[in-house]
Amino acid sequence: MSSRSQHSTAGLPPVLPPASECAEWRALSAHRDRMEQRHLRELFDADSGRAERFSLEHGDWFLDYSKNRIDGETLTLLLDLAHARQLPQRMEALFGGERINRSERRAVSHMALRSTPDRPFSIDGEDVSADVESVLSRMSDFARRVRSGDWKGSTGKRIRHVVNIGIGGSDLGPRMAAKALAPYADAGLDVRFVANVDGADLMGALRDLAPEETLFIVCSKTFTTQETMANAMSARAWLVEGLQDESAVSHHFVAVSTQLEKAASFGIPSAQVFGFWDWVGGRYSLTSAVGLSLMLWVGEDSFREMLSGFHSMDEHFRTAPLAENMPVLLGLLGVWYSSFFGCGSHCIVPYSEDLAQFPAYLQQLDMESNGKRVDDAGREVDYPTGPVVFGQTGTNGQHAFFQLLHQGTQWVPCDFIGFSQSHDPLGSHHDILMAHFMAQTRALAFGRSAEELEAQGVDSRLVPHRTFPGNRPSNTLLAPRLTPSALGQLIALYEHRVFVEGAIWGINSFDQWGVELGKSLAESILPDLDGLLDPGSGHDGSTDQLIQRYRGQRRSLPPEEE
Ligand code: G6Q
Repeated sequence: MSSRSQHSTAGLPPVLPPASECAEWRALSAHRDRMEQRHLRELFDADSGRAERFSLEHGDWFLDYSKNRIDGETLTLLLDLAHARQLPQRMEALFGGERINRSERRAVSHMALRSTPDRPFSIDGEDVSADVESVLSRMSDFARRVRSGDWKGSTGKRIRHVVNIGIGGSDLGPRMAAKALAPYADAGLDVRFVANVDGADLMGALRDLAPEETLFIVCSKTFTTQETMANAMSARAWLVEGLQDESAVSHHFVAVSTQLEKAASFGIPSAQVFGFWDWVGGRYSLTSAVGLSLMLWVGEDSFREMLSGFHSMDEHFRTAPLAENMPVLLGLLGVWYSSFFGCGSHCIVPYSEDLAQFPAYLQQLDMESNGKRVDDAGREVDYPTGPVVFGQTGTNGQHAFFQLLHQGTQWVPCDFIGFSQSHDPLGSHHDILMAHFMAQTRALAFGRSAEELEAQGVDSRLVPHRTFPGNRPSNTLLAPRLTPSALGQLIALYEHRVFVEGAIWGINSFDQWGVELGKSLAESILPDLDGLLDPGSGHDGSTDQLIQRYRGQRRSLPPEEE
């Protein structure tokens, strides 16, 4: 038993004074007032080497951050702020396995999941590398057996369909990566993801499946998440009914969880439970056993190649000087826009259909991590923290929300992500795609002035409508090809960017108390939706009214649909 009291801070990194109280923060505020007056056109005109100077390369990724509203002094001041906020010490604490998730008193060591023998990871003084490798090799054995057809369903047929049942961090990562790495899926398996407790999700996924060829992965760190448990129980009932065999469950269900006993009580033999640890946060868990569905889809080699991509970016982040460190620069730019310019949103636009799920994945990674209004000491912060993250693939987004990006009253910093080679070459499609990729960042940055339009003879009444103010910042990330390694590097880049921002803001990027209240209220509402008693006790007037209306409409359904 630990001798530390619940509220002890022993062993935790120190809490700094509020970020806005430091001199470096004030210097940046004053600098922002100057930078607000400057246009990207002018910054590019003044410095022919700007693009090269504000670019950086690591692994597969080339980052051009020259189209940001910064100059050399901005970077110096942002780096000063990083030092004042003890970013290097925070990074050391992160990689040292310290319990930097203060409110849950946990280490944050997802990097241990993709490390190499020369970079052992210790948590509470214990090297976890052997545990990590042991789960990975169990996953690999299992994946090999399923992919080769050696693993059979209860009727002796091989598995052709895999359904991952999980939500949030137990869904978004593997779902996104499975789509991103579809060109590497090579075993003739079909992998699906069910997250929503809306029956349409599970029923839609199972509609054309044969139970004897279907394997379910119940993926839940806690093994108590209501949505996942409801879906898992319904999937179990579907399987047992379809095969008329209760014992079929052990052939068709495996689990991924930190709660081995809970998985066993669901009827999943312990040899089919793939564990992970409380030092892996849900939204940082793709490289743990949570990635099992992905490994089944693309195989062990591609999965391990993705892990090395992650590791390469982890090492870059850990070792590169701050001024040449990709996650650090992106994080500082994020702080610059959110806290100093008050930008409330950040847009992610991958010019790659395979990365279609990436904005949704990043939305959780960023918003659940940095959507916090109090700092590590529980003090309310007096500066904006994490932005609303949204996005969509290019070119689709161009025909949807780009109007606001170009001409709206607010400006939205954007990340453009693209590849020089396509997995699906088709005539000139890829060149067209990438021409748009480059054109959009150019239009955002440089715009189109009234003078240009007038010189072109545009009707003066239309000039205001057709003017693009420009000066709207973006980062461009370009890699040769979306390989498993490039994907791993990209995800790790964003994971560490989120860490950098949280460290500067002094918030805990690794808890998520904001998801609790809604969950417990749903628990108190659920019995009233179905119960015989009139609701009205304990809820507010609006909720009671909605419950009454719901119950009335629910009762009026024809009996067979109830
Ligand atoms: C992520 C969150 C959250 C979590 C889901 C699913 O960081 O913790 O999204 O992943 O709530 O939780 P379980 O894996 O425990 O079912």
